[in-house]
Amino acid sequence: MASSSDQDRARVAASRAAGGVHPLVDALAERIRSCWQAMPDLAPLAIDPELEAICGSLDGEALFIRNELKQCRGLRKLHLETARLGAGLQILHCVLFPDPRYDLPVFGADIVAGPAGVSAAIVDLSPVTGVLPAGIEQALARRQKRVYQQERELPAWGSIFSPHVRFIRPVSEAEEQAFIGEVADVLDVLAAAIRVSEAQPSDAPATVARWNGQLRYCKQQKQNDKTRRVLEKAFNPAWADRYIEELLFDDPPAP
Ligand code: BLA
Repeated sequence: MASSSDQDRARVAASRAAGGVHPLVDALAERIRSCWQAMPDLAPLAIDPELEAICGSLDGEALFIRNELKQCRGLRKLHLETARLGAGLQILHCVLFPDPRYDLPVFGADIVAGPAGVSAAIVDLSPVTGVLPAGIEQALARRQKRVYQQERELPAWGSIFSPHVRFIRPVSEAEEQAFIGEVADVLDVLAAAIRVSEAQPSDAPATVARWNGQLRYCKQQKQNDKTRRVLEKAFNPAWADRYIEELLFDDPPAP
């Protein structure tokens, strides 16, 4: 009988041959889309057609990026990117940016998978004013505690993340499934917080502080050279810069 790691390898190979994405990237993207459906007043958000679906090839390998954008009550932008960027690199990138008038954190999740498997899986609700809102803090502390064999160290720019951040390298399909459950739990915590949160005035000092906090979140994320390097290699430096500044981590408009 084939061992589960043999099965994992066969699963990944089949997906690659089909030119598709790693099964974790696919399954997590599906789960995130289904969580989004529970967000109040979910609505489309315009996206530059040039950025919605990007196809190309690099060293004879298929290259693509798919971007999905939405908005909802409490969140100015919900962004999900799934990509295959050469050298067998597959990426899921998801950030939910709050409307600064609401006392809500930034949701972020990222999966990086290469030919040797998934190297990074991260999820967090990141505070924009030092600490998470009390209700969210309690809900995260109460959530099911999942254990992974390989925890990873955060880079220096990762000071934006909360104490509840999970940054791991999943070593089995069971850990990949656990991570999908973890992301869904975190999104549920955010959805519950959105439902009870009320908008404050645009000029309230707390709103302005949250806007500044979101600017800082974007600034820190832009220090991740690994993202920039991959995009520069797959496309070119000017394109990568525009993509990062305008789509991945655009500065939030003043409230
Ligand atoms: C790491 N991100 C990486 C790596 C690559 C990318 C190649 C290195 C893999 C590794 O360390 O194992 C590439 N990530 C991308 C690209 C995109 C992307 C090209 O999202 C998008 C087009 N990164 C985010 C978000 C988070 C994030 C939202 O975009 C977290 C919420 C985290 N990525 C993150 C972290 C690392 C990483 C913490 C490890 C960085 C390090 O160890 O230096």
